Amino acid sequence: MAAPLTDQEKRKQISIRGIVGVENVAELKKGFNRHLHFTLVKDRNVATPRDYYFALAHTVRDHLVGRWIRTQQFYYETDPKRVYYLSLEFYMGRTLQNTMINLGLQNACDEAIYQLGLDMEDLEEMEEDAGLGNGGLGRLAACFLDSMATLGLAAYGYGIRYEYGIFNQKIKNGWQVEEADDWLRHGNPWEKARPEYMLPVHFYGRVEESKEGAKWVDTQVVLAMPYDTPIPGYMNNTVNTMRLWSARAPNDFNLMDFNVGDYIQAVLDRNLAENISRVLYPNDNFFEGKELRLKQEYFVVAATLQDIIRRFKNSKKGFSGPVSFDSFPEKVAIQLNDTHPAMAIPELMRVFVDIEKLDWDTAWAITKRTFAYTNHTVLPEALERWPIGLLETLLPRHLQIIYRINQGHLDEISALFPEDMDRMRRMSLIEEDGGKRVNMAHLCIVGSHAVNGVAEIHSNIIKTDVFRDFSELEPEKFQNKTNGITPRRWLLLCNPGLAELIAEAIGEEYVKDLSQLQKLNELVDDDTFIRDVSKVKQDNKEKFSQYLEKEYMVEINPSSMFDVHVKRIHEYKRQLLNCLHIVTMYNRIRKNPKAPFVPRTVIIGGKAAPGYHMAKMIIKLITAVGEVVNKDPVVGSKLKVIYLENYRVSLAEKVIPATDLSEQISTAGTEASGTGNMKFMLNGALTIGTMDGANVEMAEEAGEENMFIFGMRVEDVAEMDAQGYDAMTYYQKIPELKQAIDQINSGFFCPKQPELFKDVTNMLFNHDRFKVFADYEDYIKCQEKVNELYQNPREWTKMVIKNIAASGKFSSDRTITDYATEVWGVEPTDLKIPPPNEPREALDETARALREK
Ligand code: 17S
Repeated sequence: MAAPLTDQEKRKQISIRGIVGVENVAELKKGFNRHLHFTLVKDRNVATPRDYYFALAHTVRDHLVGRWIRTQQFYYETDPKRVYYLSLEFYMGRTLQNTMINLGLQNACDEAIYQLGLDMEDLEEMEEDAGLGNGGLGRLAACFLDSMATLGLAAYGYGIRYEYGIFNQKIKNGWQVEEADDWLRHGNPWEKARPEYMLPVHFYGRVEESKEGAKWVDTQVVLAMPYDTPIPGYMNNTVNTMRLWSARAPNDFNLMDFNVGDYIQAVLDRNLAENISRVLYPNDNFFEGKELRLKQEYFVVAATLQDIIRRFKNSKKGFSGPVSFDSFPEKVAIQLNDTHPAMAIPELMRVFVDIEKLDWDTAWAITKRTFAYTNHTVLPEALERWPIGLLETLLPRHLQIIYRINQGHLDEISALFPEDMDRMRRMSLIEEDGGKRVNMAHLCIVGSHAVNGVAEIHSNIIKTDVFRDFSELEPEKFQNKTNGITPRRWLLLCNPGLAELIAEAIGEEYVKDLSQLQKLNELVDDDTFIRDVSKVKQDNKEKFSQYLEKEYMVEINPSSMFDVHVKRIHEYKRQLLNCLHIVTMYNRIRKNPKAPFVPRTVIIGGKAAPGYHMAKMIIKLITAVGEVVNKDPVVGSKLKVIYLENYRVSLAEKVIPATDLSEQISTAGTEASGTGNMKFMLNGALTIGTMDGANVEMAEEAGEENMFIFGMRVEDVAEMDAQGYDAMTYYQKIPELKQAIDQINSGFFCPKQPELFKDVTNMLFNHDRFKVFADYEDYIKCQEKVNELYQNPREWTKMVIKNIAASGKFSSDRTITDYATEVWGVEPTDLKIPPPNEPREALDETARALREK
C-alpha cells in the first residue's frame, strides 16, 4: 500500500482550488513579506505564528479590494433591486480559507506558504471565529451571504458588530463554565470601519402632536458606526458587503444641560450608550425580554433603514423634484431573520409618515410590499412578546404606530368575521392576558407580503397551527423555503479529500450546482469508488482522533463508529435520549462482557444558554456518565463518551467530516429545520433521526430506507398530547429504561452527590414536554439496526454514497434561488463580473449582457 498523502499533498492535487501558477506564487510571497514588514512591523526572527496569520490574511485581503470596489460600482451603475438580509446574528466562523477558496487562491497560497517554510493549517488555526451567532439561525444567515454573492445578487447583510460573540465554553469538573469571547483583541483584518457613514439612532423621549403631524422629541442619541466585511462569491469576482453597526456615544453625551459640571463622570458614562453593541445574547430558541436586547433590535433596524433609504434616494439622483417612494418596493426587498428585527416595520412607517410626509395608507402599502418574514421556531418560549411598558418608555412613537397598525388590522378582521371576538383576540398584535404585550410575529405577518417556514413540515405547522388564523385570512402569503448550507464551507473547505474525490468522479461543476451530485448514483456499485469514499472517511476520522488525543488527552479508537450529536443543548433536541442509549449500551456490555459489540465513540457537544439550568444539568450528566464508562476496564475500547468542549463553527468543520452517524433526534414537530443534519449528509455520515424538520425531506430525497428513521411522527405526538403522556408507563414496561433511570436517579454516575440528577429524572417523569421515554424503545431498536449495517462496511458505504448523491437539494444556492424568485422578485445570474485588471469597458459589457437577460 502506498504511504498516505499528507494534507499538504492532498490539497495540492485539488484542481477546484485554483491553479498554482509560478507568477501567482511569487506575487503572494512578495505580498506576504511586504505585510510582515510594513503592516506587522516584524522580521522572521521575531514573528509569531499569529504574525504569519495576519501577514497572510492581509495578502489575501488585498485580492478582495479591487473586486469589492468594482462590484459596488457595478451595482451603483446598473441599479438592480437590492436585497437586504436583516439579522441580529451572523455566525461567520473563520474567513481566511473561505476567501482563498472563493477567489481560487487556495492552491497558490498553499504553495507560497509551503515555500516560505510555514504550515498553512497552523496559520489558519490562529484565526478567531467570528462567533456573532448562537446556532442554526445565525449560521443560516452566514450561508445565505455566501450564496447570495455566488448567485450575483445585489445583496447586503445588516447586523450588529458585537464586541463579544457567543461565549467560550470550558468544561470544568464536568460542568459548563462560560468565558468572554474577546474576539477583537488582536484586531480584525476582515473589516473596514466607515466612520464617515455614521448615523444617529434615537431612544426614549416623547411624542409631540402638532398640525404637521407627530414629532418624536427630547430623545437620547446613540451613534451607529458601520464596519464593512467583504463577502466574496465563489469564482465570480463578485464581492458583496456585510455591514455591522457598532454603538458610539456622541461627543457631547451627558455633557448637555444640567450635567455640565461633571466632565469625568460624563466621559465614563459613554459606556452606557456603547454597551448596546457590547455582547450577543447567548439564548438559542428562547426569548428574554430585557431592555438592552430591545435596544439592540431597534439600533440595528434604525441605522439600517437610514442606510437603505439613503441608497435608494442616491440612485434617484438626476431626477428632479421630490423623491417618490412609489418605486421603493421595486428597488428594495428586506428579509427579516425571525422577528428579531421586527421593529423595522413600524420604523419604516415612522420615516415615511412623520419624516417623508407620506399618507398612512400609501406608506402602509409600500411597507407591506417591501418586507418578508422568516419564522424559525414554533416553541412558545422563543416567540418575542415585548411588554407594552418597555416600548412606551424606549420607543413611544413606535408604540403609537403599532397601535394604529393593529387598529387597521382588526378592522379588516371584524369586517370579514363580524362579532368573532375570540378571533380578534387571537389575532391582535396586542396580547392582553396578564400584562399587555406586543406579539412580534403577528406584527411581522401583518407587515409583510410573504411569510415562510424553513422546512416543509415546519411551514405546514405554522400554517395549520401556530398562525392558522392568519393563513386562513391570507393563504397566499404563506410559503416554504427549506433551509440549505453552503457547499463551499461545508464541503470544499472542511472536507478537501471528499470534494476532490467527487470532482474526479463527476467534474467540478457540482460546486455551483449541487444537484449534480445525483450523478454519483451511477457509482454506488463501483468498487473503486466505494473504497475511495470509505478511505476518505477513515482518513478524516484518524485526523480528528489525533486532534482529540492532543487536545483532550483521551485515547480514541479510530475504527470504532463515530456517533456524533452536536448542536445547542436544549430539552427539545433530546440529548437526554442519546444519554439513555449510552447508559443502555454500557449496561449491556457489563451484563455480557464477552458478547460481540460494535465499538462506538459517542461524541456530544454544544453550548447551554448560561441561564438554562436544565441544559447545564444535561451537560453534567453526560460528562458524569462518560467518567464512569470511560474508566471501566470491562468496557475497554468498546465504548467511549467524549464531551466536545466549545462546539463552534471551526470545530464543526473538524468533527462533521469525521462522523459516521449523525444524531438528529428532536421530538417530531419541534426542530423547525435543522441545518447540521444537512452538513453531515453532505459529508458522508448516515442519519439516525425522527421525522422532524428537514429530516423529512432528507428521507424523501434519499429514500427512507437509506436513513435510520424512528419514533413518533407529528400526528402521534399530537394524539399523545390529546390522550395525555404518562412517562411512568414506559418506565414500568421497559426494563432497560427502568435500569438506566434508576442508576441516574440513585447517584450511580455521581456517588459523591447521589442527589445531583434528581431534577433531571423528576423532569423526565413529571413534566417532560418532549416525551423522551415515549421514543426510547424505538430509538434503541433503531440503533441496533445501525450496528448491524456498520458491521458490513461495503453496504454502509453504499448507503453513504446514496446519501451524498441525494444531498443536492440542501445547497443554500437552491434556497436563495427560491427566495430570489418567489419572495424578492430578483433574478440570480451566473455572469462573472470582469476582474479589476481588465479595462472598464468589460464591466459595461457585463452590464449590457445582464440587461438583455
Ligand atoms: C433555528 N432557530 S436558532 C431552528 N431560533 O431551531 C432550527 N432562535 O431548526 C433551524 O434550522 C434554524 O433556526 C435555521 O432556520 C433558532 O435571543 C431564536 C432565538 C435566538 C436568540 C434569541 C431569541 C430567540 C437572543
